[in-house]
Amino acid sequence: MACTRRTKTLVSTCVILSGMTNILCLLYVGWITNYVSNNGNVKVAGRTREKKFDDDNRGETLKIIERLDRLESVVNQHIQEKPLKDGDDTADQSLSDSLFAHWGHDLGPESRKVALKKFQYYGYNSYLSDRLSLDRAIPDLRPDGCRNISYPSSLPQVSIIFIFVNEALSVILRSVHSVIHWTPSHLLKEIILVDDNSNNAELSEHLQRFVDETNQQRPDFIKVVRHDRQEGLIRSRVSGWRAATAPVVALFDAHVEFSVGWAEPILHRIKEDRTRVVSPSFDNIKYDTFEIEEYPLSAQGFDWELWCRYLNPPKSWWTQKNQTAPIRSPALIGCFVVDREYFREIGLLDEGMEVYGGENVELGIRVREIHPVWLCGGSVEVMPCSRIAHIERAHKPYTEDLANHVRRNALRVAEVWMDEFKSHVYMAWNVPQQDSGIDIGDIRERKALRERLRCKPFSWFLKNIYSEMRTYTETIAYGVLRNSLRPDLCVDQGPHSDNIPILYICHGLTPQNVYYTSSQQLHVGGLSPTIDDDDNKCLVDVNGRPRLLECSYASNKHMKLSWLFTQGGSIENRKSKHCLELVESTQVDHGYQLALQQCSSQKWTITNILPGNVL
Ligand SMILES: [Mn+2]
Repeated sequence: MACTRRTKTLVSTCVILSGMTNILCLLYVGWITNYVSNNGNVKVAGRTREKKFDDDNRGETLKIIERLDRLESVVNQHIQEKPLKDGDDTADQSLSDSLFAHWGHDLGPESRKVALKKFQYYGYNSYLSDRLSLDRAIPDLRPDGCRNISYPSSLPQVSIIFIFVNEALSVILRSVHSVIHWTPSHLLKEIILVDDNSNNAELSEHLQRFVDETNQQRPDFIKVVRHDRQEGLIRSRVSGWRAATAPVVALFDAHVEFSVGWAEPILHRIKEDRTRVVSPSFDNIKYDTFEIEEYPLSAQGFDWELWCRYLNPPKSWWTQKNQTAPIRSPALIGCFVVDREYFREIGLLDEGMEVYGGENVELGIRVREIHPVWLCGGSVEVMPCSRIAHIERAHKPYTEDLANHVRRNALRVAEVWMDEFKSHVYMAWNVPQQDSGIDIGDIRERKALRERLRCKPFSWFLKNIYSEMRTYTETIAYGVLRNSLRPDLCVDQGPHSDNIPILYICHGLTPQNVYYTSSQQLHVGGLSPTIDDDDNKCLVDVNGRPRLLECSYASNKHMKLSWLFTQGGSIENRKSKHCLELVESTQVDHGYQLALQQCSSQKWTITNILPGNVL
């Protein structure tokens, strides 16, 4: 599970990260942090970011381009999917910055080395974890009112399933300890540990010893399921479910800490109605200091790449003025509790998904779309009174190319569940809808399941369950935008905190996504997923200079944001009649920069035209 709550600037980092490998993520974070700290006038978090588009700060632009160029070799390595070489200084430095910014100042050089190595391997500070008590208490962050609620004593029993691959032993054991400590013993039937073929022999030996010792006291209390090849976290969750025997199953990552009273509110909701799929509220365990960071109460949703994201609870929840009330949620982050038999009836998780991601969205959609008169359509909710802290890793250890797996899984969800809106997932990932070259595996079984459950159309889900989701039905073309003068360069949004589009070596990741709409707007960069994130950037002619401004802002101010564009032709502003063109420049590395000028018939192409449109 990978939902990170980020500041405004880091949201863009998140989007960038979603296309990149671990090391690259760190570099980008490092770079953006560096950029922000070097530019006092850029506000990191608030919504009041300064719009400094009138002031063409050439020096600043050059500095940015210089930094981008330093990243170029890294980006190229990513494109070729070659892992960084051992001992790469840049990588080591940014890892080290990430781990030691708030921790470890009193460590000697040898210990630092050990801690850094472990951090690189696990994505969190396992050096510190090994030195923290397995029974440490974490703060009780439940909202007011939760402590006064009493629950019936006869609640259903639960099987706790922890899935992991190459997880630090102390982190797994703390998950296990805390769930035993904070779950009333008559409700906790068993714990199931699913080891998805970790290649650490020491881990499995030590873990087995702990399991044997515990089971001597309580026979069969802890079960271990071992995969003899890596199945990914989706099939791992299903393996855990198969081994479970309690009426309710709780599926978690093995890097969590439970807190007081977490179980009763959830089990009570499921006892009342077995079709409720329930998630606890999450707080963050900081990956470096292991401190608990309180998160505001949220619903759980997703963007069009189908990465999860936290959402504001819906209006109806706020108007109740009851912080203990369940929060209706469009989807799940990935950890949830569900009636064991109901979960089977509705088709578990999509076992055709590989490695990581997408299954949480698929489950959220499926449960809601089930036709209520056919088989009890379910609901998804988050319980504010049930709180669990979860380590958000600095980087994920699963695989070098995590994003490729998430993309594949997302396309499965799109093809099975999203009807005409599937185009949005293809657009967000910037892959062609036809002949994408991506093998999404066999989806016939999932399609049959959708038939069997008589599911409603996705448009119903969008309208009734996830009305915050933005749709982009006006889009007619998308992809990267290239000029025939230099087809190796792509239009790129440049640093998020800036509003000057740049030219950059084509890598096709989110900052280079371009969308052309039927209202003749050119969006550059990621698609804002919800109506709360109003930061789609449009290309605008501002005093004869190309700038990227929030589309709604530019449109409300009647700025020059309409462009005439035909495939293989020019890009001409409808009002100013100036064209977006490349001009030679000795001040930038690639020899060209973007400008608005009198049209000289330069030729632009965008990668994909959506079926049914002509450009
Ligand atoms: Mn996780």
